Amino acid sequence: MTDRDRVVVAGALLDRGRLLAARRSAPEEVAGRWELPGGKVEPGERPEDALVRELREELGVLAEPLARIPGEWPLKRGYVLRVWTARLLSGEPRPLEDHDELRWLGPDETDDVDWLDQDRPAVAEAVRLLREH
Ligand code: 9L3
Ligand code: MG
Repeated sequence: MTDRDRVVVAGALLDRGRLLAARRSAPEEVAGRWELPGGKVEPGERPEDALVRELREELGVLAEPLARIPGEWPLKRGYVLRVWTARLLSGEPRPLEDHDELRWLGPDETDDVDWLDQDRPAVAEAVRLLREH
């Protein structure tokens, strides 16, 4: 990543052996594709704080970031995607913002949805972690 890159954080939210997938409703070029929920880090914000904020805003839950999934993946125009595993502390996720459907996927179901290309390596790693537990 260069100094000019901005960071998008996303959460591989794990609960009871399943991974949360969220279907984007906007913008048009990614609507209908599935992602790990998250969003842009604001200037001066710590990435883990941004992740907690985004998961609260988008899903209405309190989540705790656990560990960074190694790697980062380029997005459009100067953004990079960084992903953390996260644990659900309270609330049941609901699609409050930018998503129109959520699904909890077991390790054998994660190929059932059409993930955004940029999310696929982190999803693969999250699935590997799910299978270990
Ligand atoms: N993006 C890709 N994968 C993700 C997330 C959360 C975001 N897991 C891409 C989609 C958008 C951009 O990053 O083009 C900014 O995300 P958002 O703020 O619209 O969620
Ligand atoms: Mg978002």
